[in-house]
Amino acid sequence: MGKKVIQVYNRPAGGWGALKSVAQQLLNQGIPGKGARTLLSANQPDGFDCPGCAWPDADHTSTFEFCENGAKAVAAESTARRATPALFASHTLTELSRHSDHWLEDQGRLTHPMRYDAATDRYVAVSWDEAFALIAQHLRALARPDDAIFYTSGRTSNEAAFLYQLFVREFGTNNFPDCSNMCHEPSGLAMREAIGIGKGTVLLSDFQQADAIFIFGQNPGTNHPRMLGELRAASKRGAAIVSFNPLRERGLEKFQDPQDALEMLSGDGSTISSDYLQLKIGGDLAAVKGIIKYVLEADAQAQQQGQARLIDVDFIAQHTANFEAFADEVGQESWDTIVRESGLDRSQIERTAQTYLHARSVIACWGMGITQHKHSVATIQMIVNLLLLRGHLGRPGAGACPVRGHSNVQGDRTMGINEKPAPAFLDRLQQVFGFEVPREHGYDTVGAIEAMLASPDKVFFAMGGNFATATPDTDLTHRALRNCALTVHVATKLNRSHLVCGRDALILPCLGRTEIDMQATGPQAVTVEDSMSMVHLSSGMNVPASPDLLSEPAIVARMAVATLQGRTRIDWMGLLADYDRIRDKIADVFDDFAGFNTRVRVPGGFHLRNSARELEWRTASGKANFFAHAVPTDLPIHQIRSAQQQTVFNLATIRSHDQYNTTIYGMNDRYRGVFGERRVLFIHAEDIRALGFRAGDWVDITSISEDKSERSVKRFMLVEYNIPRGCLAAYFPETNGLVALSSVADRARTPTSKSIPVTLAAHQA
Ligand SMILES: Nc1nc2c(c(=O)[nH]1)N[C@H]1C(S)=C(S)[C@@H](COP(=O)(O)OP(=O)(O)OC[C@H]3O[C@@H](n4cnc5c(=O)[nH]c(N)nc54)[C@H](O)[C@@H]3O)O[C@H]1N2
Ligand SMILES: Nc1nc2c(c(=O)[nH]1)N[C@H]1C(S)=C(S)[C@@H](COP(=O)(O)OP(=O)(O)OC[C@H]3O[C@@H](n4cnc5c(=O)[nH]c(N)nc54)[C@H](O)[C@@H]3O)O[C@H]1N2
Ligand SMILES: [Mo]
Repeated sequence: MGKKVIQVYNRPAGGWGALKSVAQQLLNQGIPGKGARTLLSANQPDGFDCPGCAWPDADHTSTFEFCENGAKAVAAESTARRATPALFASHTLTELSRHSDHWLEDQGRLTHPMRYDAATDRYVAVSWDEAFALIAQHLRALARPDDAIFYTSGRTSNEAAFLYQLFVREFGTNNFPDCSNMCHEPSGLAMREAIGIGKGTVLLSDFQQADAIFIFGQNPGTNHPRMLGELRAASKRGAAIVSFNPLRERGLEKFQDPQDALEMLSGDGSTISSDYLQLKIGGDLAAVKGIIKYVLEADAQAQQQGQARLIDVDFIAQHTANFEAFADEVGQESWDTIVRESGLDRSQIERTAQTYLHARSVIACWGMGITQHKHSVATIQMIVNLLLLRGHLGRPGAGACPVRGHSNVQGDRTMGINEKPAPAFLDRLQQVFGFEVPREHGYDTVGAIEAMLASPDKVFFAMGGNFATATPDTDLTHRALRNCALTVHVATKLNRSHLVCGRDALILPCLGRTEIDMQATGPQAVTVEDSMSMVHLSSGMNVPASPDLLSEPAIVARMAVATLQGRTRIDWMGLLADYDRIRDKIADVFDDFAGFNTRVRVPGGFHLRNSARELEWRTASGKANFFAHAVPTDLPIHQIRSAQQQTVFNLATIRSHDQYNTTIYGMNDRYRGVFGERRVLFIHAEDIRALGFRAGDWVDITSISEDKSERSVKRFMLVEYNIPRGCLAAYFPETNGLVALSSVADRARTPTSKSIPVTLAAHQA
């Protein structure tokens, strides 16, 4: 492990540092030659969809687009290392559990189905038939189907997701917790109520036409590096880019495009943000409401003076509901509250309002800095209000852009991975397949943990992901998983969730995106849907990491046959033999997928219809709805601050540059100037001084939840950072133990991992 260094990073994001980092990663994984070839097939029309993130590609037909973190994701999957039965033979579960998450994934690709043997405390190799028989035996022994829980992480293809939900519903439950529950759940909920569809309304081409792009709570330099290409082009043609982020993020300031030879040689990079608003953690609702308040006040003045209106009166009249009540409520919110709760000066808010007013078309993007708060749904509706005010929906260069995380998380939801499925979808499923579908809502992620804690002997099945580590309240979650009769994980690599297991446990190794998926009729392609509703094919070209891997659709089909036996209405093995048949069934269930097999074979794929983009409002009112929301002044952070003597900080848990969610690639966070250490706490210099500490000191962090219970994580190094006073940031998942299970977003129930009230104390060994 490298030396620990903290230094200021003042070069642009991207650039030579990015190229060097990829070369290093390929070397680490032992795949320089093959790795480079694999990388060149990412996001090509006949290649595979990059498993890195959900940001779309220019029509999926462009020449190779360089992306450092996409390259790392691909390299991690095509690693030369293997976690074979020999690894499990030489380590008990207890021994494996002592290793770090980084070490576990670093053992390489899983090669055999493994079953936990409690007598020897070891995972031992089993045949696939034995594995499916064990699952079937457990599932059939349950008192009711609702005692089984089926998690999904967002890399699962449309075909696998469709089969998976079909099996689970034929089995008889809607228990579909999924990674969305911890991610963009509030975006879907807020937007469905406001504009009648839970997905972003923009396309990549809109970024070429926008006059202003507002970016809330998102760090594209690390998490969606290809987005920097769009932002750089927009900035070069003079579009305003306004970042709302408590932390100064290098990728939002400057970017050096590794594909631009001149820029690489000049070393300077392009400016990304024209304005950077360092608001307080959780201050976005107040900031956006402030912009709206300014616009409404300026509009009233213009109207009085007989000048042109500043809001789009025609759009509001024709397309929206509830504007008057909304505007009245905004009028009642005081500037004092807005300024205090946003942490911004009134002049900053007014300047941004001017930027908004001068733009003919505005795009609003947002990420986890918005969705992982108690008031996330209200904040997103406030962002949508801002767009509605001047008709920034359904026209070129404008719209809402929630930037999704996992490469197919949006597609999985489209395919029916949803614990609260719409009745119309269930009716259709029943009609197409002829079995009685379960109607009762199932568990979301937090609900699943609560249910596993409340009653023992459940079956927990995970299609990918790392449930034990990605979820909040680590100790409780681990207890919940250990309470199960059986835990099953479909995975490419070993992770913590495989070690925190039920009395019976299985690890089922599957093919990755980059690998050839051979079925009875030949090699198969799968499809995915990106963050802008583009659906396209993905075909792997690497020889599978082991001959004993199954594809995810194969695992579902064989589990279904073993479990449902004679009572199924579905020809599982027939569907599996040719994924075109699965796509035909998808087209039977979803009208938007009519002609699926033909349309998806056009290079670049096709765009799923977005009703809001076409100004069709599928809401209760039949219009786009303005929603009034007071600036929250009674959040847990407010309550706990007023009840505590000690200084209470608001902590956001974020990603470093060298991780993919729970997968840790390395110990550096280049753009934030952190090298060789992950247990760091970003804090304002004055706060360090006020606490009587010095930068580099080690502290313990204690969170205080609404129920007053305390949770601690130990030994984090204080790193002076450009962040507002009272705000802190540290990496997830090391800090997940601080998030109380009960601390969730209103209605969406997303864990509030971006606003954790905490106190600090000198580290005690
Ligand atoms: N390389 C890489 N790529 C990824 C991932 C990865 O881990 N690694 N994860 C994937 C997934 S699943 C997702 S969901 C996305 C996540 O991508 P992002 O949404 O970018 O996720 P985060 O790093 O959690 O945090 C985003 C930003 O929110 C800011 N922030 C924190 N609190 C607040 C707040 O209250 N207000 C505002 N305005 N900002 C705030 C933080 O400073 C940070 O810059 O990326 C996807 N892509
Ligand atoms: N504190 C805090 N917690 C968070 C967040 C946060 O910002 N702060 N972010 C949340 C967010 S946005 C998300 S999306 C969740 C992520 O939660 P998850 O999706 O559950 O976690 P990942 O780390 O993405 O899953 C990694 C594992 O996926 C498996 N895998 C990789 N590729 C494949 C594949 O092709 N097929 C299969 N079957 N398995 C594969 C590998 O075994 C790997 O170990 O975490 C959430 N947790
Ligand atoms: Mo995510």
